[in-house]
Amino acid sequence: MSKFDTYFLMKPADVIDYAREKLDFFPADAELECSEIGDGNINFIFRVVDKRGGKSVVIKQAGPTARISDAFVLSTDRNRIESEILILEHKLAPGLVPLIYKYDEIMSCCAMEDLSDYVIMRKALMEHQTFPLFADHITTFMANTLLMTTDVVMEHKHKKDMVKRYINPELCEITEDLVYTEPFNDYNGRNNVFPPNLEWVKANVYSDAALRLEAAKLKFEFLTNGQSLIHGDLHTGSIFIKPESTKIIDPEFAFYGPMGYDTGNIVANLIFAWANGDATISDPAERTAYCGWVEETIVKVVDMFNEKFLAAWQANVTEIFAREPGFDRWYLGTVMRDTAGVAGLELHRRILGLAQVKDITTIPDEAARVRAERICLGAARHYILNRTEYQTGADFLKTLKDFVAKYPRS
Ligand code: SR1
Ligand code: MG
Repeated sequence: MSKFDTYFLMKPADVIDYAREKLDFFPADAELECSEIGDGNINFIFRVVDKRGGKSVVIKQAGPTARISDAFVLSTDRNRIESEILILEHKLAPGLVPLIYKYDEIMSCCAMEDLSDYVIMRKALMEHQTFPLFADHITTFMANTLLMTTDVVMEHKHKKDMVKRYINPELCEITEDLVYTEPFNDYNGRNNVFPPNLEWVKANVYSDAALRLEAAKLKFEFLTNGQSLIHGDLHTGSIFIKPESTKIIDPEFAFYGPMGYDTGNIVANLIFAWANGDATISDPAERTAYCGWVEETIVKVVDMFNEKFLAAWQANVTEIFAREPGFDRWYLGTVMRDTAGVAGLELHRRILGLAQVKDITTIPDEAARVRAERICLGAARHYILNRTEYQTGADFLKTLKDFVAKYPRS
């Protein structure tokens, strides 16, 4: 008999017992210390350290509701999905995800590599640090994990088994509501609009029927296009980084959906980093250097993804019709279209919706935040409405620059 034979939500002292009993990781004489280190919206994350030997591990446990609010009742099976996906991603994109040491079905928790020598990318970006290798790393991760799990590469019956295995209805519902629906008219009354922008949002977002129609089309793309095994929440808070290395974490929203959901999230969250730098760095030379790096990174992310995707297609395609001349570029064009659409959605939802981003909410100067939000929302609308026109990184950057010009610094 063990206290871990039945599920319960662990406290740090329980996690120490758990590590001793269930993990073959620490020596018998280890002096274990544990703290809860999570600040995300959904789960509980513990770090266990052996004060004597220095080894450490992270244990992540899923609760029956989301940490941000009990209104979100969620299956704890999401921890299985997360653990299995990290193991799969490690095979498809070696070195770009943390190692999983154990998944425990009863306790709905997993033990994984401690990445305490890394920082959460959003935090580092808000300190205006730059990461010259990021574009290369994230595009390898996306091209490999996204293309290799499609019908282009996988045997179709095997792919359908994967669709079944990673059906993820509750986490998808969060995305359907928070990303695709609520930002456009506060349908559930849980939007969180910055008061000085409220009238502007009513006039420019909530009253925009053309925008709502396109968001509706994108929502049905998300609901029905089982294209690829996507990460499903690929923002800069789901990335641990240091100059020489990038690790993608938190794939609990993974399911078979449109791959543009991942690529679009990266583009949008780089734009938030840009908006934070533009609004908060007072020295013009420093601002130009930081924002210039983010701009270059947006362009590289799109262009390197396109290049790596086409190269991986040539090397890995198995579907006979995917060899038809021109099919690869047509397919990639649909991914770029979805990338633009999703970038626009993510920009809306993180400014107007329930789950916001600190890049924007911590801008201290009211006028600077109002301007940053309008630049992001203006570009976002353009991405959504004109999404078929986006192919290159320069296309994405041009729209951002156009809206910077529309809202000049006062
Ligand atoms: C109720 S969860 C809110 C958000 O946090 C996660 O990280 C996802 O982005 C989700 O939309
Ligand atoms: Mg997360």
